[in-house]
Amino acid sequence: MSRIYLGLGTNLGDTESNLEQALYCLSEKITILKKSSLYETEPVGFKDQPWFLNMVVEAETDLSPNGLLRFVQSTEKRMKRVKTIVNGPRIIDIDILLYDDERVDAEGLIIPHPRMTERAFVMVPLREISPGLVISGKSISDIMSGFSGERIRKV
Ligand code: PH2
Ligand code: MG
Ligand code: MG
Repeated sequence: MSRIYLGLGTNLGDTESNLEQALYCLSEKITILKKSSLYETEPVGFKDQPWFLNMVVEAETDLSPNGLLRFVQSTEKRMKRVKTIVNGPRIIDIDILLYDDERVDAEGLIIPHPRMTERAFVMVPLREISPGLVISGKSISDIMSGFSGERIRKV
């Protein structure tokens, strides 16, 4: 069994129910151990879109990193995610953040997620469920000490 962290985000339709549905679909192949609170977060990157609802989960799975990627992508498809603009609005986005202490650098899959440590909408919920985590040799508080002003509030 491998220990994984996933980041979920949504800013279209009934966002709370989108997260619920995603967790329900995911639980078919992964065992969810911890769920963060839900956070309303200011859009990062492309600004002209609704705020997101974000959360992070800790889970266990027998899937390989690639198997997990395929499963996560099929879950996004099942929820009728349509790709429009990069960083644009979406019904659901499920990102693999961490997979044990593995480092993966392949076409289409980089673990740890390359932008996770820059994003309050990932790091704040991650700190809530796993404050002692070390990512690429750095503690969460070290990583977050450089953060400024991305607006985020717990629901
Ligand atoms: N996801 C993005 C880009 N920007 N902003 C917020 N607040 N939350 C997200 O989940 C998000 C984002 C690309 O995946
Ligand atoms: Mg994403
Ligand atoms: Mg994604």
